[in-house]
Amino acid sequence: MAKTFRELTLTHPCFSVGDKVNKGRVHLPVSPGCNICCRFCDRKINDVDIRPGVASMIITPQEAVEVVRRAVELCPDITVAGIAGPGDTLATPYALETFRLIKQEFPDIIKCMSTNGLLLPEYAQEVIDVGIDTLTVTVNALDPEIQAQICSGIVYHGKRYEGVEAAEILIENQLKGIEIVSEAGITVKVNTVLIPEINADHIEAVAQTVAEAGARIYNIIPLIPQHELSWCSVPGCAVLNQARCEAEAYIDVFRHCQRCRADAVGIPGGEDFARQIYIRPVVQQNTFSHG
Ligand code: CLF
Ligand code: SF4
Repeated sequence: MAKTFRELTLTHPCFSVGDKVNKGRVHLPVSPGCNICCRFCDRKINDVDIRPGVASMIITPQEAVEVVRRAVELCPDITVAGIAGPGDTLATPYALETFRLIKQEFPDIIKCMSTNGLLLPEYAQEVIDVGIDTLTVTVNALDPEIQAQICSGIVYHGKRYEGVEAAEILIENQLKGIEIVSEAGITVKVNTVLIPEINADHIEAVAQTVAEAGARIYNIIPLIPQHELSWCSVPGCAVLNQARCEAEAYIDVFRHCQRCRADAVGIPGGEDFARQIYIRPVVQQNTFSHG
């Protein structure tokens, strides 16, 4: 039985409303590939960038089990095993396979998965059956014209789609997926990357619609301008705060996002134990992709 939203607000570092919860997560970088092309995404295998979409290495589902074991030894405050990339968790089978193994070995740890939602309707039943407790879907726009400015194309069932056509498929699947999964009792968070020049006036509409589809909590992540969106600006505090206030009329808002790497380990914003597990980060660079 998936944990209730109330339980999660006290035990999951990314599902708290109001005060920060001092619990940790271990990210398992088992998902190498992606099936969409976000214009701000710059996936990398390296030891230096501190942001989503980056990991020091890709590990196997079997290795992930050992990583969880070592992580909870090093940081007993870890309550969550999360998979957030560096690519999409449903583009390859490894994330669901990993969660199956984790469920057997660590029945009490919260299983948290993050996806772009393209394949969510067709994998929803597997997501439910494997016992995912919390699912994040990144929804950057619900207007296909706006989404096409953020995502250049998708590969769906072996075919490439571009622009508005790609956006329509992506948006439809994201909303359908959120509906199915939340109806099954899984707590759904929606992440939106806030891009001042593109979707800042659209946040309220996204918040309202995803809440109606069943999402329970909303996380607005400020863009780090890079890749094809390097011409965009970093949202300032006023823009971010306004977006959060607009969204809050429809849905609870999470405010403590740290824009984690795909292999982060520990309490978000606190000591990162990843170097003791994945052998790495020594230098920090302030860049970012999704969430
Ligand atoms: Fe990881 Fe994401 Fe789960 Fe959290 S992160 S998969 S929901 S356990 Fe959290 Fe990190 Fe922000 Fe993500 S602070 S980037 S929202
Ligand atoms: Fe894929 Fe995430 Fe990068 Fe978008 S941000 S292209 S969903 S890995």
